[in-house]
Amino acid sequence: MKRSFLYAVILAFLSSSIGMAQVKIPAACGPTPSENQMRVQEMESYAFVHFSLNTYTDQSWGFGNEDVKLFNPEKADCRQWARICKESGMKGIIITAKHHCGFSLWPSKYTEYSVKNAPWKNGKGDMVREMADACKEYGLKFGIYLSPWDRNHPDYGKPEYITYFRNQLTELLTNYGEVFEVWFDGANGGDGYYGGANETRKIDATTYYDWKKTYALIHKLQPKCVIWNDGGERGDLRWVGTEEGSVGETNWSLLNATGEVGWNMLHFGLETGNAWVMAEVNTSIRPEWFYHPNEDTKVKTVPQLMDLYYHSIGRNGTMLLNYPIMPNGLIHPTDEKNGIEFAKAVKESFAVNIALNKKAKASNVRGKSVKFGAAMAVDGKKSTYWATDDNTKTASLTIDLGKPTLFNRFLVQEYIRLGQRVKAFKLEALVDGSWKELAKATTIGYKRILRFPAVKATQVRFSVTDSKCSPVISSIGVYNAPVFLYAPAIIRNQSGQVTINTNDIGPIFYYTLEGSEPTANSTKYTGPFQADGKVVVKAISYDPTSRKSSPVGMEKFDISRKNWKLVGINDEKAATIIDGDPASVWHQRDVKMPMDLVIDLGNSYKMSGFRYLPDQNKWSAGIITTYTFYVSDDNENWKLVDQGEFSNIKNNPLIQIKNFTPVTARFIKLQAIKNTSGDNVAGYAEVDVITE
Ligand code: FUL
Repeated sequence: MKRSFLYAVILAFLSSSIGMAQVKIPAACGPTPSENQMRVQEMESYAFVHFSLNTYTDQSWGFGNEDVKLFNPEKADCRQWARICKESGMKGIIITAKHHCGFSLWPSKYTEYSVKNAPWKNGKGDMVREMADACKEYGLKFGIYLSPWDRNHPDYGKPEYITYFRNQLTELLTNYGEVFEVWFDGANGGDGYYGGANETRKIDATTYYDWKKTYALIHKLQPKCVIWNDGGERGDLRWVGTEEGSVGETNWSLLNATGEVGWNMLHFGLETGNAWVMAEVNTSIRPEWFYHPNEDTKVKTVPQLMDLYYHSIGRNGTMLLNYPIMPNGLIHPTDEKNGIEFAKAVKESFAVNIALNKKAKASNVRGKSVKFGAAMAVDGKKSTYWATDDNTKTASLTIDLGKPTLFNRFLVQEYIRLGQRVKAFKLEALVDGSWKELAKATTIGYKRILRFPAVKATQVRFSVTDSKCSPVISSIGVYNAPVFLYAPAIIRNQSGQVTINTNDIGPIFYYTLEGSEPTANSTKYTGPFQADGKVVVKAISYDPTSRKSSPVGMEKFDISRKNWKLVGINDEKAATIIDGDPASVWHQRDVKMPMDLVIDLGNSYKMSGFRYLPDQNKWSAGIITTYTFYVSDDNENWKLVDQGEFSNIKNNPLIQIKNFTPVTARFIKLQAIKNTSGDNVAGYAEVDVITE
């Protein structure tokens, strides 16, 4: 009896292990990433540094005739850039070896328009070399931005230029060690200096560069290098259609290898695409790519950078974050501080994976094999994965956290070496004995992170609800990220509706309307509310879990603007001037300076000042520097009550507050006399009055 039992056990074991051996790995589902693409995907975040003659001319794009003598960064220190990038969590740096103006940051043999004729280091400097060396020292990968468009070169537009372009590329790919990425900007052709021709040259970006040949050259010189190209030929990575720092929530790492690529394809990828072209989210830590002193107050804050993180890496993209270099050759201290604090916040958020090695159960396991079991998704290894039978396209995996546990982030990764598969999934949690849906989402890809208000649950259930092929999940993470408590933003629209918010998901808000300091016992914000007329709104962000609150956010609103009317302006969009939203702006362009902005306040008020917020956008225009301010009772007889300048508004376009001797009137006129750019544009984000 005993013996036959033993035989049976051995037999069962053998047959199950034979069975196990027979369970094959899932076949690839559509296109898969190359090793080079995998490497860059796993880097997750890397930096850009923008530095060129533009840095010295306060321009975005140089024309190509800027004097090389301007380039003299007396404190240039690529080691500072590398250290900051490293401490900001970046794994590599891509330097603008040549931007559109054609100025080369290395002493290229093929042009005089380079560092070799600049005063910096008496023409003996090589910024590309210093960058490459600093990257090596700090264990960062090194990449090259080489603008195909060259507004300096006399041959641009002619076939000869292609030889020049490839010669420069060859220099960069041979003399500076391993290059992980080359970046070919999409801006191609237009007006320029072109060796003195000063004309407009148009090219066909799909044919002019003969990209196939250029790609072959890159592959030969740098076999491990990926190509970013927004021009004719498909590269390894794609632009995501915006420089604001986000890719679509649905994000396929696929495109078609040939044919037109519209904005939707860039932003969301193409589910049916026949080539792996992963998304790279490029944005700058400031509004612009190059350094402009007037952006010193506009450096992205930690919560804004966290948003960027969730909207790039958290959505199956890589994150390419730019640091502009100042004219002295260093990164600005605010950029440094925010970048490093951001990296700390990311680290803190994902420090402890609550799901790691917890008991996991799946609704279906491929061939019932341990090798593809649910445990593989929570074992912390990227080489193992949970997989289902081929015909199973919907499946769920439940993780038992063992006890009621608080969390607010969910991270999931597909094993993309076998293709990107999942089209839709949902997340549920077992809270007090019943299942509660936390989130629904679409694609996963290499990595997807969901944010939601903290929940205390004993189990988490991840369900794939739609998939191209059977799901293959390499990793699941559950985290309780600290809630970052920042003073909330408070906005009131023209009809008097107040909105309170921050970038984070999780905090709740409490507010007061009579000037007292808000606490967790004040009124709880449950959505926009009405608060018309003169009122002080003070609010805090509050984390119910840690019971901590943020510093107080405050807005002092003046009289109601409900009945205000812009006089003599037919453009409906002009209403943005009084909509309370600092991000919306209207420009007056139809007349010459001085330009009048007349507002009918609907009633007479005793006023003692006014406020003007200039255009806050990236390409801000019409920033008024010199003004006069009038009031009237009848829109005919005007009385001058104030005049002067908005000092330092170019460098610091903050809200301008002007006070004058109190006066009672119904109409106001803000007259723009001059703006920062000396043209006939007046831009207004907000205009308001201060009453007694
Ligand atoms: C853009 C360029 O035109 C900008 O100047 C910048 O280099 C950015 C990264 O790409 O398209």
